[in-house]
Amino acid sequence: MTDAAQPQYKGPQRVFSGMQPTNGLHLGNYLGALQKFVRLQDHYECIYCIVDLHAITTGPDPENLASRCREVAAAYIAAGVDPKRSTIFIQSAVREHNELTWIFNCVARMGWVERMTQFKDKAGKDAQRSSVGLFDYPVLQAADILLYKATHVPVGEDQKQHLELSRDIAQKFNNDHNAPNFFPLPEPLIQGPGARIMSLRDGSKKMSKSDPSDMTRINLTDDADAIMSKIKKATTDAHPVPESKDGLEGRAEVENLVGIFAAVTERSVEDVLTEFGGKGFGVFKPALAETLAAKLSPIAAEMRRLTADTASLDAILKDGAEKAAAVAQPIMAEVRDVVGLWRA
Ligand code: AQP
Repeated sequence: MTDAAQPQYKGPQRVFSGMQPTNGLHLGNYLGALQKFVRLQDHYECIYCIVDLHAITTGPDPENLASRCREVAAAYIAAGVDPKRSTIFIQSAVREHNELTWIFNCVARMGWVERMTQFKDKAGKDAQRSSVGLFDYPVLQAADILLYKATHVPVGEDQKQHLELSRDIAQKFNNDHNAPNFFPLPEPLIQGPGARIMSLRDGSKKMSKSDPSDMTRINLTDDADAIMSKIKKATTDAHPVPESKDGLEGRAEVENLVGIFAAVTERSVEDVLTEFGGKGFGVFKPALAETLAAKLSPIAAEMRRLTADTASLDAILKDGAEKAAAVAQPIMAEVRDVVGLWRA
């Protein structure tokens, strides 16, 4: 895969992505991003970050932040990210993320950042009381990606707009500094059946860590009983599973459950409908819950094993931070030169 929009970019094809260590990861994070992280290792040099600087934009949590970071690192590894092949590290351990963010703050335009819908969603009605960090979140995200000159970014559908902003920032930086192709224009890797997993209770809202109700999401650490209970209580309607995709029209919650089944089993939606079309949810929901439990139980068990051995996990993260810094620091030095900052 190469970036058709920027064939002149000759740097390495590199993948970067990250997840916030806010609440525990859920099925949406897994299907939308983590599963792709694992597959991409076969094709690219991959750098996967745990973005603790992003996590503090919505409030401090000093007692739990480190353990939440370890939990996300454990989820990456348990899902199949191999720390020997890919770089896994904590964002704040590589200080250059902050420095490049400042430079990008001077490149990004207010109007661009004001258009970001995720800020509007997260800030809610009282944007004036939100942190400046929450507003600036997508600029930090652009710095995360471009600090490594990453060319490809696996994310869920909700991050599409932020990725477009990263491309705009890269393009404007290159133009402003008369340095065409200095930064690549990063390509989002969004396609696939798990790109947008919705709340189990409301098919118009995405499954989210910060939803106050735990019943809206399947956590990676949920056991089989919790999964069965959440899926059985998931919102559906009185009609059976439809026999074709047309029958999903106007049934967002049903479409979501069928989509989850397809994504987890790596089958097409049509295939799932061929098997379950015409059957009631009394048949479909237990089959879905069992499939999910079979997929997630080994990941949860491995996460428990990894988080119990803090020393080994911290050693992996230290090694990852060193590998990440070895890529980031020379790029940051180039950026300082291009911008004309003072050389010590
Ligand atoms: N519902 C989703 N469906 C598909 N992909 C999703 N992602 C998140 N929710 C879904 C993808 O998971 C990656 C990591 O997300 P993040 O931790 O950076 O934060 P987020 O996108 O804001 O995810 P959450 O779970 O909704 O967190 P909170 O509630 O803390 O804001 C991203 O690639 C994202 O696209």
